[in-house]
Formats: sequence, C-alpha cells, structure tokens
Amino acid sequence: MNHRRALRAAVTIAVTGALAAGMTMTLTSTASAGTTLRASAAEKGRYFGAAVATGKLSTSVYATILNREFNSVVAENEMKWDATEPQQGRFSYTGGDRLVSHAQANGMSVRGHALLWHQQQPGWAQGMSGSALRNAAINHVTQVATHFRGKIHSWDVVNEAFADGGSGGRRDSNLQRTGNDWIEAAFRAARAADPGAKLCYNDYNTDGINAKSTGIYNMVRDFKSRGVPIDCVGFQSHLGTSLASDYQANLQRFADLGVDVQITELDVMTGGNQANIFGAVTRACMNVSRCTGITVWGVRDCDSWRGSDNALLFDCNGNKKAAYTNVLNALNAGPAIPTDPPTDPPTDPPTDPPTTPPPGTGGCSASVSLNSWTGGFVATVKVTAGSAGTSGWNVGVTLASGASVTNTWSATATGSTGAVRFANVDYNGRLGAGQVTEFGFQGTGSGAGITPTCTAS
Ligand code: 9MR
Repeated sequence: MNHRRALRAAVTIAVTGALAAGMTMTLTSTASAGTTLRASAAEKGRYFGAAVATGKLSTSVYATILNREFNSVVAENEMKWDATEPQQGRFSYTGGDRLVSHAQANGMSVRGHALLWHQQQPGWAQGMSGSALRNAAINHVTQVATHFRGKIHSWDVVNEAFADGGSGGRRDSNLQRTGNDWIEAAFRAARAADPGAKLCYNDYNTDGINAKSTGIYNMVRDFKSRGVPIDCVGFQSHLGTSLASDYQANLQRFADLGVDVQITELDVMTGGNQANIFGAVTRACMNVSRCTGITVWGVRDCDSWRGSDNALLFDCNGNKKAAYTNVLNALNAGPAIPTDPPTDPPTDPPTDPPTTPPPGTGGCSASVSLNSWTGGFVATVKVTAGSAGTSGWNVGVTLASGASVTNTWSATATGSTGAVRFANVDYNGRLGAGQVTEFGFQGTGSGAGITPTCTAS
C-alpha cells in the first residue's frame, strides 16, 4: 500500500469510528496533521529538502534537525564543477558521495546541483573558450551524471543562465559564448547519462511573471516543442521582504507547459514578513499540482550564505521559528498531488535514431544512440549478449573523416580516429544471455554514420 492510500485508509477508519460513536465531524479531504516537514510533505506526495554542507553532518544539532525534518537534500557546494572536476578529467566525488550515502541511510532523495553554471567553475575551465570549453562542459555533464546515475531525483543541469534586468535574454558567460545551443546540449548529455533523473533548469529572480522568468518560459516552451529533454524548472526563491502577488501564477504557467516545478533554494529576509512569506510560498507550491517539492537553502540561520539575514526556519540554537510553523501548517492544509497525475505524452525523440544493430557476429550485438551538437557528440553504446552470454566483448566503429574520440567511459578504446575499437572493462565483460550493458564515448567532429559491430569472447 502506498503512503497516500495508507493515509486515506486511516482517515476512513477514523471517520467510521467517529460515526459509529455517534459523533459528527467535519472532514476536509486534504487536511492532515504531520508534525515534521518531511512527514507533512510526504503525505501530500512531495518532498521537503535542505541544502547541506557535509562537513556539518557531524554536528549533532544540525544532523538531528536534518534527519528529523527533511526528506531531500542538495549539496550546497559539493557537487558543483569546481568541486567535482578540480583538474580537467580528474573527478572528485568525496563530498557528493558522502551526501548520497547520508540520504540513502535516512530515507531522503537527492537533488543534484549543479552540472553547469557560470560560477564556481574550476580555474582550468574559466580559462577555456570555444569548442574546447564546449567539449569539456559536455564531458563534465556526462561524467558527473554517469557517476551519480540512479541516485539523483532531479539534476539542476544548468543554473542561472539568464540575464538580470529587463532583456529576458541569456547571461553572457564563457559557456554562452560557445553557442546558444549549449543548454540543450547539456540537457541531452544529462539524459543520455542518467535517463532516470528529472532534468531541471534552475534560476533566481524568477519569483513572479517578469522579463527574466518569461525568457526562461520561452526557452522551456521551445525545448518542449522540439523534444529537448527537460522535466522541471527550479525557482530558487531567495526572497526579500515581500512576495510577488503572481508568484503562484508564475509557477502554474510553467507547469502548464508540461514540466514539474520545484522551489529550490528558499530563504527569506528576516523581519515582520518572514514567517508570512515562508507560508505563502509553501501554499503556492501546494496549490500547483506539479510543484513537487520545496528546498530551503540551509538548515539553521547560522548555516545560511545570507549571514545576518537570519533567513531560514531554525535559529542558531536549532529552535523552530515562526516561519517553521507557517510552513508546517501550509503543508498540512494543502492538497495532495493527485494520485494519478496526468502524464504528458513523451516528447523526447531520440536525437538521432538508434542505428539498427547488425546481426551479432559472435554472440553479441550493439546499438548506438547519439547526442550531437555542432563540432561534437556523445555516443552511448548498448551491448546485448546473445544466447550464449559473453565473458568479454569488443565493439568496433568507424568514425567519419575528421572525427576523433576524446573520452571513453565503461570501456577501453584502441585508436581515436577512423576504425576505433572498444573493449569491455573488468566489471562489464561478463554478461548472461540477453543481458545488456552500456558504455559511452565523446568525440569531436561529426558522429554521423557510426554503426557499431560487436564481437563476443
Ligand atoms: O550557498 C552557496 C555558498 O556557500 C557559495 O559560497 C556560493 C558560491 O557562489 O554559492 C551559494 O549557493 C548558491 C547556489 O549554488 C546557486 N544559487 C545562489 C546560491 C546562493 O548564492
């Protein structure tokens, strides 16, 4: 029995019991009485999360609040580009892995933040431009999303790519200068690397209908119409002393495009209105059936990047603030996400149709799916064992003239141009009959015409 059905059953039993006892009672179909943010959000089919610095997990006040109140976490800094790829091609996942383990041990989902952003880039990337940067960026997306594959609820694939001010256009950055299609290339690479994660665009100053949020809205509408894989939009919601009256309407117009919406970095300036604004943001999310969760950007006031703003739900001693009570009440009073939300027809066509695998020559077959952009591509190759299984495999491709392999994962490449061969690595060579494994490679130039042939040993 899922949680919501269990809840409904419990309500039915309570009502039946009350009627049997001759009492009258009024039931709103949605009210509930969770006593923690995580329980109350979960009762409504949503998550309630916090940004975490893993170094604080050993502080007991911090960890106690985190584990009691939150069922989602996001790394405040530890999954950013500078942290995960401090030197080009040398990946470091210590902080991110630690957070994922903590989440798994405590029944929490994980938001991934952020694959590409103009800030917190490692020094080596800051100094790059053009196709070298584009290839490095797409490789970063592929590698990091592959590392965390299956463990991330939602990825902020691209963070803060739109300009402030009234233009509604893109922000200038080294990434933007690689070509306007950098965002869609990143989303395609993320989808190929972790097909199960929801892929979000995330930004701030989008707390109502304004030029910036409209620019993003137009991009999402365009992506949906062209089948670029985007599933969600994150509204950071770093808020001041008032909330735009069309905050909820703005969430709803994005939801109406067929994407989920999430409040991703909520914090609010201290002062008389703080508690009200926290409550109003929570109600707005609850009123939008595609608003799937809220994340606050830190646990206690003293954990916040906003310093003396005291912008969070717990004071520095770990006590609940008035804002906490308003959020909890809004979660309890709000409607649940419908059990069977309308599903959108799938809109992500494969960017290049998978090529038909040739008949397996020695007990395996291979097919490729390509994500291409001007000047480069990522190929994901699926290897399927034949009826005898494999103890090893080898896949050959012939690259178009001028194309070359720059990176390979889950296989070992021999050669980089023309005829290139990929052999299994030690953990994915042995396949049972019909079993499937995947490896990938990134290339410069064109990926057109790649037709893999598989040989088993
Ligand atoms: O909270 C983060 C802080 O510790 C970092 O120093 C800062 C560096 O840019 O990033 C902060 O988090 C930001 C987030 O990643 C993206 N949206 C704005 C957040 C607050 O600046």
